[in-house]
Amino acid sequence: MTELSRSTTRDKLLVNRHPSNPILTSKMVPYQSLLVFNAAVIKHEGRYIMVFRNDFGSYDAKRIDGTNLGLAFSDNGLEWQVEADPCFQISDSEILSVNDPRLTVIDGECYMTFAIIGRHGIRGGIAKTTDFKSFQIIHQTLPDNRNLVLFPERINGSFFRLDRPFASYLREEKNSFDIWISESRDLISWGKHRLLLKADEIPYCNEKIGPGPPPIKTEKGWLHIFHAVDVEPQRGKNGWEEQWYKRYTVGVMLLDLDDPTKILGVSGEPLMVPEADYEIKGGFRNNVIFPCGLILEDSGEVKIYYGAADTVVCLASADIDDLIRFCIEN
Ligand code: BMA
Repeated sequence: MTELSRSTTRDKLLVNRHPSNPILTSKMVPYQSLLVFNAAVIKHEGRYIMVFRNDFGSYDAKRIDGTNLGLAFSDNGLEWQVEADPCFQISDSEILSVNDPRLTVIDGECYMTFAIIGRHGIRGGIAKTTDFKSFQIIHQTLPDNRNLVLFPERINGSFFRLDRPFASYLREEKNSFDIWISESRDLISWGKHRLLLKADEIPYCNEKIGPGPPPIKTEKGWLHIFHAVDVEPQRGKNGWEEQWYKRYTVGVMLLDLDDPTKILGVSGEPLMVPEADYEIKGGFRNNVIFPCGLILEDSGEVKIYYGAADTVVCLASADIDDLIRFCIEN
């Protein structure tokens, strides 16, 4: 057994998958939809708001025709009503589509970050919205970059973000990409880019890592969960897509409250590994857990919203103190 395949499941102890999973499927979407996954979720003004990735196409022809973003609302974070139309219409000819949204409320204002599939590269984007119908894009990173997430408040006067640039020229390991952290005074101009967490420091990863949902604030530090990718060719093709050999697990780290460029702890084992049927069977790309939403409830419950097998949206929960301990003690 290899080191990687041994890395299973603290999640049995720490994380509870909701019995109603998956909580959002393409059947619940009133427009063209084949795969719904990688959903951003916030709790804002008394309700839960979700923006999810919607890929449409044909299962019979094994074909994806396009991607848009859908909008849904919920009173309890579990049962969702999907709006009649997709929510983010783009009128920029450079932008082919956007995907993998994250939502953050900063000083009462809502921001969405996302990956931009552009004619000249993949970029991270930041947009502002008041109604989730119209969005104003205020920043686009250089290519190639994705998984941009914002911290929910200023730290010592600056906004902070995490992202995952993926330039590969001169990289020894072709797809070994890391998490970076940057600062801004206005969310528009960004600088002080620093390497935060290296993929090769994560024992359950032999490829890339990337930021998950926006970090949440705890007494002990900023808690951030991230995805970690490992490839084992002997696992074989896994999903109805032509070629899929990767596995996406979830790790967790704690960053210093006053200086989030300092890592206080990183889990040495994955927090979640694909193992439920909806994560490992019958999906477009099986073996994928891709979290984009994290909510800390007053009770200390942490709701983790994640895309499973790039096919459905799921919910899991954990206790905040357990997650903090998992960063520090593992
Ligand atoms: C990444 C992105 C995600 C996707 C993941 C697993 O590169 O495309 O949207 O969930 O791969 O397929």
